[in-house]
Amino acid sequence: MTTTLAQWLAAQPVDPKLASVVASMAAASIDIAAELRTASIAGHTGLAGQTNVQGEAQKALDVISNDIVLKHIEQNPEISILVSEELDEAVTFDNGGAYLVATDPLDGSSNLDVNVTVGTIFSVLPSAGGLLQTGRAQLAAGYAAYGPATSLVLTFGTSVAVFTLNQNGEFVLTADNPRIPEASAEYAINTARERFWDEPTRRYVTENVAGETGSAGKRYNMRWVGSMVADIHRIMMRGGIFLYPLDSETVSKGGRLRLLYEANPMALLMQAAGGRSTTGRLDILDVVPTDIHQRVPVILGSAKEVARVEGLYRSLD
Ligand code: AHM
Ligand code: MG
Repeated sequence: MTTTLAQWLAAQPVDPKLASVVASMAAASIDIAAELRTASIAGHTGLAGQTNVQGEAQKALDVISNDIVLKHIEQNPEISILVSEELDEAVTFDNGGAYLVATDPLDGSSNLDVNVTVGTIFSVLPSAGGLLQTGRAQLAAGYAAYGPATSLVLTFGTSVAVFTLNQNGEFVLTADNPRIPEASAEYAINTARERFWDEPTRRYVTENVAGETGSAGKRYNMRWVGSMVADIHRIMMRGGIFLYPLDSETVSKGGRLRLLYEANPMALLMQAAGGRSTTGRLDILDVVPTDIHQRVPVILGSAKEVARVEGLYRSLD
């Protein structure tokens, strides 16, 4: 028997208002998926001609996706604050809503014009906690992966559920409570940045490359899509580790990926599926934000691999 997202949400032991926030993000992702499918026919490709607050060139689809999310959020009176990668400032709605949504409406923009999986990432927090809450305060988190199928992966903090968009435009449950294997032999890192790496990262990758001939004692494989949602979804479904560590080039910014709407939701999803996350020195969920667009080093995935990297940070730092 199939379970639709609406049925699943109604069965969760959470406030229906919180469930409605997740439903709004799911509805936004269905619209974004439709937009992506025909964007190159409609001419919605390339740059939008603007830069976001982080000085990055926005793609037309970044802006369109942000507008879609904004439209869905405005329609839900339970959401009183929106933080988006594409909006310089947080947007507040005078509706008394109890929830804050932080989102990257379309992550992996650099892959947009080459038909690689991209995604929407989101985090739900209590609005009463303000803009700068740690990831531990998250009430829900999720991402949509726009690949050969559109997947929606959700957590309310204790387990993860995976939905697939069917031909009627409805999300149906396709994996309930997937668990990330503790051990894994697959890692994801942008090796073109090797010359900027710190010693723990360098040592970890060197050990993996040595495979069964080195101290790791087993052969590893490397996978890097360069689109966080695609790389994380692979880890969610079969294990592995993703690293975007602090390096000598990103150190002044605090890292590459953003804490509130990229790292925190992924860290909560990983934890809920039995995985782990760290900056190298601290669980990502414990990082106290000082800015809504704050960046952070990101290492997450299979628990034993994350622990191995943490061990290298402890011994080499
Ligand atoms: P974006 O939010 O501007 O799309 O940037 C985030 C992306 C991630 O999806 C991905 O993991 C990373 O940037 C890739 O970085 P790199 O260009 O160094 O491969
Ligand atoms: Mg992003």
